Amino acid sequence: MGASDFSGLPHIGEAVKRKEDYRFLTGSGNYTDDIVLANQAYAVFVRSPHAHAVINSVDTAIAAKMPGVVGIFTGKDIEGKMAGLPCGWLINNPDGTPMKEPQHPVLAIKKARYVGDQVAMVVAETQEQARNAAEAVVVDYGVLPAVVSVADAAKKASGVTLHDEAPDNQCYKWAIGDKAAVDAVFAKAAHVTQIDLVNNRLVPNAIEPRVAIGSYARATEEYTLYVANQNPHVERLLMTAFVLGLPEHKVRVIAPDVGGGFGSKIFLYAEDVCLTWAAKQLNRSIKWTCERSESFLTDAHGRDHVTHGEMAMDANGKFLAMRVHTDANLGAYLSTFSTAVPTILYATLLAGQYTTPQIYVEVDAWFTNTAPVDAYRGAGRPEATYLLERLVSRCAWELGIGQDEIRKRNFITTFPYQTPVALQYDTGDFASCMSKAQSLGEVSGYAARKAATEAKGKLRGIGYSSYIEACGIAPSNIAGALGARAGLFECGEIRVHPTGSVTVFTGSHSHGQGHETTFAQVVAARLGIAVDAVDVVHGDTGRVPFGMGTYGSRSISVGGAAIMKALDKIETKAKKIAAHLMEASDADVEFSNGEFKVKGTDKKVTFGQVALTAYVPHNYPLDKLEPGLNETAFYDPTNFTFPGGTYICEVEVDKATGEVKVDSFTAVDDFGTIINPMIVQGQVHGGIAQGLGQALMENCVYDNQSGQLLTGSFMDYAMPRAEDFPPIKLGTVCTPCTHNPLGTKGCGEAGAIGSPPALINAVLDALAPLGVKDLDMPATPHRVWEAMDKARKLA
Ligand code: MCN
Repeated sequence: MGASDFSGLPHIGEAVKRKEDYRFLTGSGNYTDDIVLANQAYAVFVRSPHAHAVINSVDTAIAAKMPGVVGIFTGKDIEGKMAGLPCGWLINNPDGTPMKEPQHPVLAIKKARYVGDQVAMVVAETQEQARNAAEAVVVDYGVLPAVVSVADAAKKASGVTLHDEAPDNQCYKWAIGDKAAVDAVFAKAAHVTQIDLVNNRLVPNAIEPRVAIGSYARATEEYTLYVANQNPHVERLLMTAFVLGLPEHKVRVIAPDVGGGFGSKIFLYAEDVCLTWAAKQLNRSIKWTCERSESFLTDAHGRDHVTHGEMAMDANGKFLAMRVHTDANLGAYLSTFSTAVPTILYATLLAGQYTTPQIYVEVDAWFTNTAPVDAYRGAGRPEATYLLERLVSRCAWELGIGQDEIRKRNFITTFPYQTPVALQYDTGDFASCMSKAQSLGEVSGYAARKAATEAKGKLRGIGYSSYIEACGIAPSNIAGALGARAGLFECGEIRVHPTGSVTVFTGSHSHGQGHETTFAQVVAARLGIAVDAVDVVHGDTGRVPFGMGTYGSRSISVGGAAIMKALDKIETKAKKIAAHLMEASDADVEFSNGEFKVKGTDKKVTFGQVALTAYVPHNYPLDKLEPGLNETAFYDPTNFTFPGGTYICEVEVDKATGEVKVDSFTAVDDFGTIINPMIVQGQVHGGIAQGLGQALMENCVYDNQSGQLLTGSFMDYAMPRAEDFPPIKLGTVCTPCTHNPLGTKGCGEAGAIGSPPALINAVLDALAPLGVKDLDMPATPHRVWEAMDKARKLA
């Protein structure tokens, strides 16, 4: 079935209310912390209060005798019994040598390398007892100097080395593109625009903090890990094959209801391994619930790039070449996907929506005494879009061209389009996204609105951002060639029950995205049954055959496509059963809207009749077909999907205080075929809230000297609230993806990718009359006021 046939089916494009919301809204969800197992004990981790320190000794004698204590484990106790945490993506230096991959012990053994690094695990009968005993563990630290910024990590003079395996603190140097060709274009260009910017570090802040329970059954020698996680099969694979050396079939990982992840729950964390391993040692189930302050310290953070970018243009603002250097902060250790974020997921997106013929990008990645940095909603693509779209608007201002006009002059208009940085876009209509956003955002009335703002004594600005992202992560052959250590396909199983209802088992994991509804819509549309007749099961390695999980806005385009492939097999078998029932040849049977018909006759049977027949032997062609109607399929995409769009932001800036008010925000996206427009709008709203949060107020800051996290609570780390945004205007353009059977492109990250540059461009546009040219995120009143003040002094 082609994408265009599919988009016309009932239930597709329908705003079906989320099936899962009843249990969430009535407080009946089943999150990991709601689970209480028999014989359950509680764990608390002793964490380093220092950013960098030698661990001279860990004395657990007093703690071990405290009330309720069941066991205490330190780095020494696990040494030699398990390997360190693995990194899933290998990056090579330009000379072909591999990146530096230092050991990441599950409990720190000789050194602690960031504030929050886990040093010991205390297990007790109650959480309070575990907490009290953890406070009685005496660790003798030899404090070392720390580095928290890439600039300091790179300085030999700092004298700080985190890992013996990486004496200069550098993990890798990586490059893509033809440097000589790019340099040659720059040497002759009519105009070169340059920019220096910082992509600020973020804390993910899912509503549900991390939580896990390890348990072990002696009788069957089986481990079960309940965990707030986005990819349970991957967690199991990494933990069994790389760290604990356990037989995979003896480990079950269950990720029940999960309260958001935004990427931060796709990694294998040390705590999960400790709990699983210790469950057998103590013969107890052990629960650990992360506190919010622990989350701030230890959840993998996002972004943290320092970048210099340049665009070479002809006199008409046509892009000729782009040159970029980025320093990426990886934190103290390599988190599971961390190495891919500033390389594969970043540099390959730097062509954006434009025909720039030559691009060269260099990335230096550094270890620092900060929490590991990894994927956070968008993962590399927000960093790419922020750089490119800031640079493009600056090109426009320097050449005196409109922000919209310079984009239109450079848009890619023919597809497929091969970029100079590895990707091939299959479809898109960038000009239509731009013009629709301009009309929805009523850009024609901008001049009048600006005059009205100025009459109030304030400044007004408009900012554009035209983004593209690579979603549907990821075609295994492309990912493998780029260093992934596993394929990134997906699996789906369709179990048709005798009564014609269906259970779907998917390797995708829903933790807020509404898969229980949209995947059910896909199956219901295809089989011609009610959406309520379909249940979706996910998040359990004991029930779902296999899965690669949810991230990279992959679920509908890869997980959904696996389901479509399984449905193809169901249809093929069901047609044979229908042919038998109607005494016709298989080739003469057609299926639509839940009915099998013999072509050219009025003979028909329903999907329900066929389902029943599959399980009822007296009327079944047992000599030709196995009973049952149950099929599994794996789908490996042939390409990424490429959602794109244009976002337009208008702001008012208070000249006296520097306060920025978002006055209007318009987003027009191309997600190909849309399964559920209400869910997609929710996804875009959420993404924009996170993107504007980064641009306006969120900032994760460490003290440069001590390496202490200065923004370790919601008192210091500002999260946006509804009152910070105007109603957001949303629109769509549809160019269906050409290579998946649904025609869908991912929507889960778009808002977070497209919005930050739109906001900062708007603020810079507002401040332009004062001579302000630079502003780093977040655009807090203090920063904006400082930028205005500096410009005033220079004027
Ligand atoms: N959808 C659709 N039509 C399309 C595209 C998507 O109806 N053309 C629907 C899908 O069926 C799905 C939802 O929209 O129900 C999101 O689909 P998709 O874009 O495939 O993204 P994923 O389901 O793979 O979700 C991952 C994405 C990512 S990478 C992050 S980060 C993120 C996000 O989703 N984290 C989230 N959205 C989140 N939403 C919540 N509430 N919580 C998170 O942690």
